[in-house]
Amino acid sequence: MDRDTIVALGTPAGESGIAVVRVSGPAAVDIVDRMAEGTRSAASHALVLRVLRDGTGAPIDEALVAVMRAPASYTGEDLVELSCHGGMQVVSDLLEEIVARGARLAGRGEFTKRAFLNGKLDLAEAEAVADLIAAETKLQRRVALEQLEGSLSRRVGECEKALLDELALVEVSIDFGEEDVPVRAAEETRRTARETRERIARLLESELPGARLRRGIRVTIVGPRNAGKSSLYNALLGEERAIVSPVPGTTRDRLCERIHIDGFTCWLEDTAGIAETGCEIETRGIDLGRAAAGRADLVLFTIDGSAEIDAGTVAENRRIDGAKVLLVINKSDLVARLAAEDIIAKLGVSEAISVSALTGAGLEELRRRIFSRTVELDAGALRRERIAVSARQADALREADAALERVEAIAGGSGAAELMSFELRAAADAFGRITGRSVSEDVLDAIFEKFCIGK
Ligand SMILES: Nc1nc2c(ncn2[C@@H]2O[C@H](COP(=O)(O)OP(=O)(O)O)[C@@H](O)[C@H]2O)c(=O)[nH]1
Ligand SMILES: [Mg+2]
Repeated sequence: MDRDTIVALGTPAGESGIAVVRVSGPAAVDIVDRMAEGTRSAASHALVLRVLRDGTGAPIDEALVAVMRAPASYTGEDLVELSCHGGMQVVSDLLEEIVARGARLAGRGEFTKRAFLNGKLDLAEAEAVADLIAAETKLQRRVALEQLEGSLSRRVGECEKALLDELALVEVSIDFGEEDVPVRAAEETRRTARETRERIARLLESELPGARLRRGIRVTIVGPRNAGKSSLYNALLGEERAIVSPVPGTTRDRLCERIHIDGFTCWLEDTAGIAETGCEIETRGIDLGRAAAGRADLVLFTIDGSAEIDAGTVAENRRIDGAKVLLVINKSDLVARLAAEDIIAKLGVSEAISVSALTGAGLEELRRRIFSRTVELDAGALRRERIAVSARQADALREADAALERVEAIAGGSGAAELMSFELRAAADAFGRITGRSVSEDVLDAIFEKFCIGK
């Protein structure tokens, strides 16, 4: 365990009302005491107003000082938080002074890593801290907070304990199997394996919804020139982001912005209109648009309902996986050229929605359809279970599952206790990689590397 004392700015850099500088480690109280007299004798978890001074005794700033003594602190070590004035010079002078007095600047996530190493949080909870900080919607915040409070750790811990208990019983069979003592029947071991695998399957159901909740969904607007794609893009964003004009070929770049739909981050993309064109830049834009449609979770194939549908539009629509297409018939404020049913038939799609990017008609319904076509099921599962396993956690669960599948096979066959014990341990260790009981330094570094400095 690292016994250095670390320091970092805990709030974002820049001008602000206050900034919080955190110092954690065995020398934290001493260091601050030498800058602000009386820190050492301050009560734990109380705020005191102090002038912080440099080595010559000159004041740097006046700050609220909070001492939180080990082990009742976030890191589990002595932790001092200085709520100072939020100016960059104040903060940098304070950091410099604290480093000069023996602390070192903290690495990414180092405060949380220490909390983990000191047993304040398990690894699944520590990872939830990063999710909570990154949360942009209520749903993201709620799921992250529940995991921080142990919703995943509890379930994983129960599985881990069931396997370790089973392992102990199986190992008794190995030691005493030859003698006249009751041994664990293979059938019971098999049942433990099967029940645990069912629990794993339920946890893994949250992997895909969890991934969508964390990284968001991609919704791409494509279609012929002048259909009103950029207008629709702006209307959904609620701001003038893309240039709208009656001149065909105005949009050449691919634009991407973030909106929120029912708790999910939605990356909305505007693309260049599809057209036969000699213009090299526009052709490049069209290629980018096609690539974006390929990656999208949902494609809003947008057409002008007051215009003809040409063969190029029909062909373009066919290039896209039909399961991902939502046909948007725009300009519903103008006289329609064809009835919606005829357009649906002509393009061979399953559903269409009429909107007017100009008046806003139909946009609420469009938002609802985007939600129902992409993440409605995910949202339901997440609101119910309040768990979202990460890719790393899912890998560990799959590894545990594979080992337990082998336990089932052995139990149903030879029943060899040594083999079952080996696989049970492998499964328990895979669970341990989620809670952090059995995890390598490399994995820890990789996890905390994703944090920001000061957390
Ligand atoms: N009447 C009407 N005009 C629209 C609507 N949406 C876009 N337009 C007009 O259609 C033209 C092309 O719009 P734009 O958004 O640039 O289309 P894009 O080429 O598909 O991006 C512009 O003159 C817009 O003002 C709509 O819902 N109703
Ligand atoms: Mg455009």
